[in-house]
Amino acid sequence: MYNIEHIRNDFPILSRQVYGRPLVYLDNGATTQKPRCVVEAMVGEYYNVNANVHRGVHFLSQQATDLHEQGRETVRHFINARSTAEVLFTRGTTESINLLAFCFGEAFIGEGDEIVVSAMEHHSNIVPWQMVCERKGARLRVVPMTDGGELLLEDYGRLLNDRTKIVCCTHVSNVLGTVNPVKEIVRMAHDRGIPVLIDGAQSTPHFAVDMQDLDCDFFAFSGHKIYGPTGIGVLYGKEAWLEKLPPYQGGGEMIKKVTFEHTTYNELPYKFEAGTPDYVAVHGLAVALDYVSALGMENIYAHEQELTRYAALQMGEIEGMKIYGPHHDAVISFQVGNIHHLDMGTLLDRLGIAVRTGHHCAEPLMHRLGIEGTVRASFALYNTKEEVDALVDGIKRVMRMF
Ligand code: 7TS
Repeated sequence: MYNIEHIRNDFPILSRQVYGRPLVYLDNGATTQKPRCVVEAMVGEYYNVNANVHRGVHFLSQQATDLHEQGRETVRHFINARSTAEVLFTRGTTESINLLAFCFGEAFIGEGDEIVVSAMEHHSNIVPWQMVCERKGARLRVVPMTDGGELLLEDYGRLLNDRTKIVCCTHVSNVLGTVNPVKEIVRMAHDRGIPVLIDGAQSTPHFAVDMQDLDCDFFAFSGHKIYGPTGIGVLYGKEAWLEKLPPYQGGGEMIKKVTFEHTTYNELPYKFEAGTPDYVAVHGLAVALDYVSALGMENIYAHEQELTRYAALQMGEIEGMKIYGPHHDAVISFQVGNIHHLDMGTLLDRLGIAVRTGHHCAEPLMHRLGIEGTVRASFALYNTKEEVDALVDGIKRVMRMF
């Protein structure tokens, strides 16, 4: 069923070498590699179908539009949204959150209001909200976490009050691998009528997500982290909320009627999609989602869980190893003795092992942990136990150098 050899053959880059050694790619939290089918679908569209969408009467434009809207339907199905009106295309998680922060801020946030984020957010789920706070005179409140990297739900409950306008929380921490109890977080906010945004950048690649089950009001994710192309992402929003928000950018496509005196806006989802969309990337994303769906998200999850547990076990036996967070998901952040994370990352790289080092765009989380950074190995559907062994051997080799 889950034939790792076959799967790896779908990803041409995995068979390349770096510094004369086989590539061990363990930086999947930053971006994933692309299967051949995704790249070929995009090349095929450029070669055979290319035309601007939604505006031509001609054959190619209609075909490109069909592909584009089929892509939206593929996303809708993948996240189990109620309607394609709820699926907005953006450039990625970052743009999705900026879009929401701007539009929601304009409509609903005023002086003295509060926005709740968590202690383990990526900068892209902090800074856009800070910008709203600055513009509107609102205030950011932060849900604290334990030393072990789990959110404190009682403290969260106490933060919610009549001034709270929105709760923004990551589904999975890109540093700690914590899978947050987002259904509970949503339920507690909804008890007070507060909407919730979930940052799904690090959850969508690893397990199935279901908008109707999560019941969140907004959800953001990136195509490039789920084997799709760069430059494309999604903002899901419940239709009732999206209807209430003003548009983001003005331009073509997002309008119904324009005169110099007055403009009326298009219906959902087009109201939020000004200008020519990256329709080729949408097609690529749809092919990527079909690819992971054919493998089965539950099989991907099982494979990655096994790898993560195996890695944590092997790494745990290394003297001086400190692993940060509960690594529920396919992410292990670590630090060995007093070897600087950058040294560790650079020397592992020389062995062909790609990991990420630094603050992982989560500086407030680093402050909370009292560290500057970590080394992070993050796994994907194509990684193997042999690659984990290579990582563990690599770490031991680096230690011997110090
Ligand atoms: N939210 C989370 C939880 C993330 O991990 C990232 C990217 C983003 C948002 C932003 O996504 P983008 O596609 O818009 O850039 N995280 C990482 C990472 O962990 N290493 O590189 C990028």
